[in-house]
Amino acid sequence: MSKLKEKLAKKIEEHRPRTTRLVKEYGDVKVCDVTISQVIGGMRGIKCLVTDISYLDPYEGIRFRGYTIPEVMEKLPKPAGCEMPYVEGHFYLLLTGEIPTEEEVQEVIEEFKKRKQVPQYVYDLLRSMPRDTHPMTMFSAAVLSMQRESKFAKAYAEGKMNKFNYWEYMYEDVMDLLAKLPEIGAYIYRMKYKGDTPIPSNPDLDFGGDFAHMMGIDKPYDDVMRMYFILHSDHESGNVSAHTTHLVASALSDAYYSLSAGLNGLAGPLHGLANQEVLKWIQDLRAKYGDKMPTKEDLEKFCWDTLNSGQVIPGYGHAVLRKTDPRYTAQREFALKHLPDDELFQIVSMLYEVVPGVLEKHGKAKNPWPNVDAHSGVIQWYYGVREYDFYTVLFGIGRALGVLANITWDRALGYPIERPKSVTTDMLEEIAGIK
Ligand code: FCX
Repeated sequence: MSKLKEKLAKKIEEHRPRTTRLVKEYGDVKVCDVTISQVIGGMRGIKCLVTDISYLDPYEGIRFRGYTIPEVMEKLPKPAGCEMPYVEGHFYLLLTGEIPTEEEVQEVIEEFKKRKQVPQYVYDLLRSMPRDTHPMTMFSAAVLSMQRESKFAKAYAEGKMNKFNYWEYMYEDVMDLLAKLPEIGAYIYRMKYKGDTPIPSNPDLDFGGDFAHMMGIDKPYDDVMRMYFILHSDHESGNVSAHTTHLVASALSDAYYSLSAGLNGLAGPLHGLANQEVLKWIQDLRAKYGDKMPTKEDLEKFCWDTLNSGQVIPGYGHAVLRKTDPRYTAQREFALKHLPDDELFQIVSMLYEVVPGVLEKHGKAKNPWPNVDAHSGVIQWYYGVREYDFYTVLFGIGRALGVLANITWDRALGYPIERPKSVTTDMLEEIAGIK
């Protein structure tokens, strides 16, 4: 058993009595009330999920296992000469709640190395799809196609599992799957956009470094991707990708089924696709003003045109956050250091000064501040990834870290199949006293 799995087993043993006690002794204690607007309005704000992997404070933003983004970036071990931490170390943190040592990170790197070979049929599948298929569809299909490899599904079918060891098989699937995602993503990119010239993996590189290598992009793109994958890894449990993955896994579907489902949710324009939409929107703006750098007044007008045509301003607003997303801030700091004079970055910076005021005047969005997607695309564009429909795949690789850590713990703590109750409109009218 790997040291990571051993550590996890110990953590799980320590944690289980807490969950059991809460349910047994305090199961009837009320957590929150539910209003009609929450029932109709996408369950916003209802506290009905539990995860220890990350927590999203509306004003502070995300904490991974209790650590803020600057703390994670500072504390996690980094490859020699690099600015950003190992993605493998971040995954260790998400799974165990502990900052790993360099040695512990190296062990995860070795684990991934053993598991990274992508089956040939995945390439065959990707090659058989029309080339203009959205890369997110390709990515999700590739993940789903590997379901036949699931050790969890096999053990379940053979009757080898019980509630206490579900997590061990889930863990194996999660590690197998995560190790392959960088190669699948980069393969889709090189096949679709770079004249079908895939670059083989370099076994000596870490998750972020190998991804940059397979994309064919020089330093510091490896650091860009380490940062990107870490920032996008998790955003507590209620967002569409995390919640979908958790929901599907609650039926004891394996990690392949569950992640593929989560990715399909991430593909929506109100969720992960927003980073593609932001770039498209900024390109439309650039096209409108030709070679001239738009002024703040131009930007303001463009925002109003977008809103008046019934569209949302992509990259702004959030269901939970009520302040600038610290994932935006982290990327802004990187851009200030590495691409301060880039024209797109300057437009993004100007938008930061303009959009919140416009959204406040508009009076609908509860949060006028930027989210992670307002910035991600600009950095990708600068380093040459200009095929913006690919951006959600990058988000998907990062998000896999969090949602897969989550479903490992879901099985460890024996969470049951998810099954909220629905009511009819008639019933709501009765509850409201109008019927
Ligand atoms: N531009 C215009 N209108 C906006 C808006 C924006 N950026 N954000 C919210 N609104 C509108 C909503 O459309 C809604 O209008 P309605 O009453 O006519 O339906 C109203 O303001 C209230 O919405 P609010 O409660 O503030 O936000 P929701 O929780 O409903 O939605 C998202 C949250 C993120 C979906 C919303 O802010 C949005 O559409 N933003 C733009 C897309 C985006 O950036 N998505 C990425 C989010 C995230 F970071 C991620 O998951 O990747």
